[in-house]
Amino acid sequence: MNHEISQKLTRFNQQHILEHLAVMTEAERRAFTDDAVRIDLEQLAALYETYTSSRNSKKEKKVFQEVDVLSFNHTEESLQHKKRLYALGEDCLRDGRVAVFLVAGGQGSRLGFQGPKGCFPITPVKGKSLFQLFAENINALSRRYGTHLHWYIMTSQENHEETCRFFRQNSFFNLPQKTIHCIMQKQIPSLDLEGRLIVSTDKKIFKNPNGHGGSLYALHDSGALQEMARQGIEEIFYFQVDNPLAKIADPLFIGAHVEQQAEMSTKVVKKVDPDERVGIIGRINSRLGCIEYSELSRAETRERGKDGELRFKSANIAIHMLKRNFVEKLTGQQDFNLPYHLAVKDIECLENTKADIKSKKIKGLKFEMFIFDALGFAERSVTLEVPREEEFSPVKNKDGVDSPETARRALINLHTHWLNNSGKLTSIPESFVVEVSPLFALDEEEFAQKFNPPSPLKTPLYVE
Ligand code: UD2
Repeated sequence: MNHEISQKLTRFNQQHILEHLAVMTEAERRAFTDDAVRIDLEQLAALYETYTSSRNSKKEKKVFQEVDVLSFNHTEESLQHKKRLYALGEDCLRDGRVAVFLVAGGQGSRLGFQGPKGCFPITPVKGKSLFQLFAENINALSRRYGTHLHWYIMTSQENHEETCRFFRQNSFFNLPQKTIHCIMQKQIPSLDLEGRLIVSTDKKIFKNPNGHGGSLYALHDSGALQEMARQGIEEIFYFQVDNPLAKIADPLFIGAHVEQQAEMSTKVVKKVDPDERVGIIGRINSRLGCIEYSELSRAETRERGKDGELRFKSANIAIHMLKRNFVEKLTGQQDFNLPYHLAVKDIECLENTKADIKSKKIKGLKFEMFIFDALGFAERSVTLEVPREEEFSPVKNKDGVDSPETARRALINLHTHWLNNSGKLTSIPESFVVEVSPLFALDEEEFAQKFNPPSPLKTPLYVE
């Protein structure tokens, strides 16, 4: 063991990890020490210090304010405005100025599914995976706008290989391979409650992915931002893997963001139930950001405006537009990091028994950056309110709320609505199951134009 490393570890009170070297092979030992050298112990010490001081001091009450949202109604003026923005967004797509960025570092474990969450089968009739569904949307958009949309996918150490394999095995879902770019997010070590590094059961320094905020750094570190600049891409459409209803590269959202020359924009849906556990886009001590549901008092979650709607109603659905320049500006600064948030989690680790290998479960601190913290650095921003039933039904839990079942139901409801509004059918039985391929239609208008009802109409119906 290099003397310098051991001195450095001792200086930060982390020398205990060296005791595990006794149960490692030579190769494991080498990999372990190489990793230990690269860890930013100073940063970890500072993060731990923030944790202890926040635990020991009284929490100051932050001041929360709601934000103005852009929404549309059925007045002529509003419809014209919407049309203008939509056309502007379409121009951006046609000109190849927009890239799609999917954040997919998560695993399907909470759904009881082995593997990357994007491989989870979600559509109600064909059981297409989330990745396939998104790929077909991107394919249809590229066709519609006569371009090849570039698709960046952020993976994590945990699922990078498997994600790439899944795309290869599925022939990149008929997208040009050169337009798909998988980039990996970084990891950060977790700490035990005493601020000490943890050794994992596979004899490595235990780390967790650095959060969806890490996606901005992944774009920078992988060279994706430079590549985008070379391709003439100026705007990035960001979304997360767990929402099968995400309207990818929605021209209306792109147009609204570009017209305002915004640096970062957000889509929200209306929160109706005060107890819904969802982040709210708002101002935190005057700064734009996302207010976590646990931060609002009971009274604040129930407060209503003159219109009778909740005051804090703008539920964050984690869909953003980001100006490429803005991401460059943030990530190019030497000493700049989005703040780290901390969560106490159960961690399986190696028990130090010198000669024997045993594992045990401990409480540990995981650090993550959140994408919405970048909102506070944007000089201009648009918050666009969209209909929940059309754009948001996340898959987070195995059952109950926000589960595969509710997401499939939401897809069926949306497509049944398209069938109903096509004017080509008289009545659809309540139990009817329908799935429309994005390659057939991306929206209600396109569906109404193309759809010819089969006779007889049988459930389940797959429209392709
Ligand atoms: C997030 C938001 C919440 C709301 C909701 C909408 C936070 C803390 N809260 O809740 O305000 O907007 O989403 O659905 O974000 N991911 C990575 N790498 C990481 C961590 C996450 O790729 O290191 C991906 C993950 O694959 C998933 C997404 O980010 O698709 C969301 O992460 P989450 O499940 O931790 O966020 P959640 O559901 O607590």
